[in-house]
Amino acid sequence: MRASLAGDEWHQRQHSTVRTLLCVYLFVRLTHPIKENFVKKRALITGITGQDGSYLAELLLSKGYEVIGMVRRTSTINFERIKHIQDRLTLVTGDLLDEVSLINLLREHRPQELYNLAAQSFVQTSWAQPVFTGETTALGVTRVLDAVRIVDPSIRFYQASSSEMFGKVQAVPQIESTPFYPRSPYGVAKLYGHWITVNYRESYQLFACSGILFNHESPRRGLEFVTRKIAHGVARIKLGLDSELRLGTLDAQRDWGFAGDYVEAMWLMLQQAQPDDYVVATGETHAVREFCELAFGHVGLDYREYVVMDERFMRPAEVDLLIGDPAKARAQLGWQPKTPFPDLVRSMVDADLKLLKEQQ
Ligand code: NAP
Ligand code: F7E
Repeated sequence: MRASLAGDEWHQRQHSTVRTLLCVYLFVRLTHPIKENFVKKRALITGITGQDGSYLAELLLSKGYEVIGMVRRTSTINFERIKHIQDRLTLVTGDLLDEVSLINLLREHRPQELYNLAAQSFVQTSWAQPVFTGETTALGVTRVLDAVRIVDPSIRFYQASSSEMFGKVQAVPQIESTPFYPRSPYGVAKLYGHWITVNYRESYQLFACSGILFNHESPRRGLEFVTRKIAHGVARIKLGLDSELRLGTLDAQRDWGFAGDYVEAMWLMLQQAQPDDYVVATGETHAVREFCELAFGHVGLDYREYVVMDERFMRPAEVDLLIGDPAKARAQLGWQPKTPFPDLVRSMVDADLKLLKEQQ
């Protein structure tokens, strides 16, 4: 009898200890929610040394990701855009032209998300180097997708598609279902990249998304693109380093947004329940002339006194007008652009003034 009472007491104590431990555990869980599986998410970015790659890397780091950046071998290091975060990145060598390098990278680093931003991205160069543009910007996408299929089909894949695919536009504004009519070897290559992404999604059930992004700019934009060329040119003229700015057509119209806003849409696409394709744009369009007017006006100058039309910057086939409707991205991703056009122009001119003054 006594032995049985002692046994009951022992069991009660055990229960009470278990209850206490359970309460402590629940308290800790409620006050300190577990961060996504305790394990850092890992993302691979191709094209991390480019404009978008640098902004996307910043965004993913801020979200706690481990970021692997693929860089191609060059004779001179070109980490200018990522040097401020370089110690937080894992940089690995690979090339879109070399499928084995892509397979090995995926095998070694096992990312859960892959952002394919690498490309020969300058439209004008695509006429001078159409085959190279096709190899990189078109077939490069198949190489990456195939590497995903072979190594780990559960990897979520983002393809950097482009409004250049709309080219000679068939409808205004452009949405996901607007027919494509590319006007440059670059646009044609991007269209291949878009459809091979859709095809691998449908053939192999990959989580593959194509982001149809309209022009997006920033102080980190390459100097050959028209917005940065104008911003830099304005700063040079203002500082007395140049007396003119030579451009091609001033009539072309583009839907220009801020690159920092657009990388957020890339990330959002890969967080959805289902893979899909999205137009990412501001819904506004402006002529190159307007960009000039605002940029020169910002430093108290009249663009008409400095801009010189130069045949060398005219294209064999032009895309006259682009304007995107980001309604689907807004409704399904909750994404919207945050940077108004005049702010973008002014920030680019200010950044170039600062840069040039520091170099003086
Ligand atoms: P970007 O500044 O020109 O950067 C391109 C990146 O691709 C660079 O890191 C470049 O490396 C890399 N790359 C080129 N060829 C490669 C190869 N064979 N193997 C590996 N890497 C290679 O372009 P971005 O403006 O950031 O644009 C990012 C992506 O979005 C591109 O695919 C572009 O076509 C597309 N896109 C851009 C816009 C836009 O308005 N910015 C709009 C729509 C779509 P290096 O530094 O070594 O040259
Ligand atoms: O040209 C005109 C030019 O080179 C814009 C890439 O990121 O966005 C970009 O392609 C417009 C064109 O960009 C000059 O003819 C006039 O009409 O800055 P751009 P882009 O060709 O629109 C798309 C979405 C991408 O995907 C591409 O990767 O400006 N323009 N004068 C000039 N353009 C340049 N570059 N230089 C001039 O002197």
